[in-house]
Amino acid sequence: MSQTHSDTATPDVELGIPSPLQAFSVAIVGLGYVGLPLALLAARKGHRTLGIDVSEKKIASITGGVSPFYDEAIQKQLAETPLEASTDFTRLKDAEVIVVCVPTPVHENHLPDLEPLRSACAYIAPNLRKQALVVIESTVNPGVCDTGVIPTLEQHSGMQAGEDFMVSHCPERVNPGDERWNVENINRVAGSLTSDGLEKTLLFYRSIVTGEVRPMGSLKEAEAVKIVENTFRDVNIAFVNELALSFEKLGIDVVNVIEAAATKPFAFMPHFPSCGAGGHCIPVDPYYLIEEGRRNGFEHELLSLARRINNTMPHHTVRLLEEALFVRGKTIDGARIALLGLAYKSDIDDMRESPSHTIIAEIERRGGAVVAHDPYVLREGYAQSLEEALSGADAVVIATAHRAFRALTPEDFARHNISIVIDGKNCLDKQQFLASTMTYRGIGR
Ligand code: SAJ
Repeated sequence: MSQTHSDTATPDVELGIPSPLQAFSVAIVGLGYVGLPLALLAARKGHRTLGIDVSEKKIASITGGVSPFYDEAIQKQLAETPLEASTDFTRLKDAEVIVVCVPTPVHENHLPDLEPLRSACAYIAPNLRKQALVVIESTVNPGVCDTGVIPTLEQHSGMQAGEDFMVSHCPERVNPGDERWNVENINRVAGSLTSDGLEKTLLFYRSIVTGEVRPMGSLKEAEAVKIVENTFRDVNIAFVNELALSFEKLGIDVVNVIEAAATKPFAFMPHFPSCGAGGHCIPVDPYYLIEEGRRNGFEHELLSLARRINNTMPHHTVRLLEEALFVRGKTIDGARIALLGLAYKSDIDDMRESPSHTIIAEIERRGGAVVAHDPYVLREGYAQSLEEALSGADAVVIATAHRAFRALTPEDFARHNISIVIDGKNCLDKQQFLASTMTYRGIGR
């Protein structure tokens, strides 16, 4: 649906004349990787949009036209489309549509931590206007909207969901760093407590999204879609990680095998082994379904096993390091290790659940000293340059496939008398390193 339309033209889908945008007053609660792109999109599409966040620092950054996290596209949009943003939840009183995009992490014991979502709902509820639509985009397991969100909104508003206000779930599908798929063109799914809530949700999302917006039969169905998407990915990553562990012993390059299997034009979706699966989605979402299953008397054995396999990969990476050092008469104890990459995936600055954290802890537990460097995470405590990290190191572990690391050659390490590289993301030119005097270990190759 375009932003402008001819006042005289009557909307006619067959002729492709867009129907006039029904401009809503929209509030996006939570201005992170999910909420900020969505707020900018809604504003760009002509809705009266307000961004809300609890962080004064984040609001100051956004109202100053600076993205609070690294994202070139977001930075450009912020510069072009200033976004009204505030920490004042009372301003929600004007909002017809309130979209909640707060994190849904897990506790140390992997149990879902719904506190950010609960507190957001508690802040929203007293400011809910009659007939407002509340959309939860945060990833949750089936049942959270019915048993957590709605009771919290009702308790703190004194109103009744489905009667006085509407509740829907439209799970986020943001893919940080993806240059092709973005918040505007990614297909969406939406479920709602009531049919009028679903209708309004579809109207809003179809006014900003160019992809399909698929209606689901219930809140639970919509919640299940996102969990299934990410659990599917976690299981497939575990599959190739187990192959990697096996093929290392068989002397087979698992990456070559996976790439060859992917030449089959149907019924195969390639995933690749690595030092671990990080991020705020893949290593988190399966636990939501595992726990919900347990609460309802079902044990997700496959999902639990996949999590266990993926959680071993950082430790396996350290074992490869230990073996490589041993071959050269060294041990991790007393060694200085350069760890390249802190972000959970390439060319972004997000470190959440990054396998790097586990690798660092494991090396230090074994008496090694780690100097970490990430060009997207130039914080105090980390090497500010690659050279600083490599200087004096006994070995290198690559934990993120940043563009800058993929181009590294044996000479880049030999210059620092480094003779061991553990390629945790299989992102280096393996043959070049095997042809050198260095000890090269990849994951599964
Ligand atoms: N990873 C592997 N092997 C793979 C793919 C990923 O080890 O074959 C690792 C990555 O290195 C990273 C972690 O898994 O540490 C997660 O990677 P990811 O590519 O899945 O990136 P995310 O966490 O940003 O996942 C998002 C998800 N999108 C949403 O939740 C909306 C996920 O559903 C997408 O499938 C994924 O992006 C994507 O396809 O890029």
